[in-house]
Amino acid sequence: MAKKLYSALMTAFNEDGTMNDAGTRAMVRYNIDVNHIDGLYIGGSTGEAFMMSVAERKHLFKIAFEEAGDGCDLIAQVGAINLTEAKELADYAVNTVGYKTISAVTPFYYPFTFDQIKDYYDSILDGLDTQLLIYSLPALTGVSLSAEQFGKLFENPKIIGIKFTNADFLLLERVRKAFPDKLIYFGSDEMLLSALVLGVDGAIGSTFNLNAKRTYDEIAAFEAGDNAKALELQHISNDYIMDVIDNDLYPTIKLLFHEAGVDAGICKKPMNAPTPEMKAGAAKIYAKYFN
Ligand code: NGF
Repeated sequence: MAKKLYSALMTAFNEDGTMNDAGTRAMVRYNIDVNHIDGLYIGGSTGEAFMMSVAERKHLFKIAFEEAGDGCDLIAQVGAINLTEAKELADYAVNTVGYKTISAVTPFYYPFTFDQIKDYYDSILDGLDTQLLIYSLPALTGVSLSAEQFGKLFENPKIIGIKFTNADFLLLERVRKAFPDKLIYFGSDEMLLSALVLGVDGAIGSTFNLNAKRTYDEIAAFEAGDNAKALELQHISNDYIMDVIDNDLYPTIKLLFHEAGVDAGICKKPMNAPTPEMKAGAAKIYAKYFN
């Protein structure tokens, strides 16, 4: 099966913190029309979903779905530590809007037990005709799951895989070997090549919003057995990713969209608003990697 690349969709905001629908729609279009992306991951970390209200998250699901049509795969990230809200979001995404696949971050902040985490996933899925990717992101959630624990979550047949944002390559290898039929989408863009070696099914990430072509070329080189070329492309991508992180990750990806002619709005507070220095930095990054 061909490996898939998903951009983690950004949500465009106005200066007053309200949603900028035109900007979000334009980023969906850019991903489909310019990046020819396989799919979009909507309402995740990159989408700033954890700073949005339930009503805003629902609205995001609706406009992204409308704009994308059947142009690419879509995954709605519904996770929240308020399980009632996560269930409401899942029901809305699947039954009102029509998403076929959802994802949910592991419940965070409180030190939940594994049984509580399993109950969270089973509760989200209860009564819903859908499939779900576990969103595992230990660095931000503080929740690390073992291969055995992933196996227990997979006992729910609606759970089809993992969005694996984690640099633990031994765990990735163990999970890959133990669950060859489950999907694993890698989520640390700067380590993609190492994850490809371990057999991931693709990647979901923020930096692909602008850097999709180079990443598709890297995957093609890897699949053709040209590891030297794949590594050369990963080196360039990582120079780009490090420059973006140094300039402030999410605001800079939006500024790069601006450079590409897409009015992507700005980030929501407490994320930074773009300063003149950040704008100048983004212009340099765009000229260096995308011209
Ligand atoms: O932004 C983060 C935070 N991770 C993303 C991605 O895994 C998140 C990753 O692309 C995502 O897909 C989502 O939920 O929206 C990084 O931004 C990238 O590798 C640069 O470090 O961990």
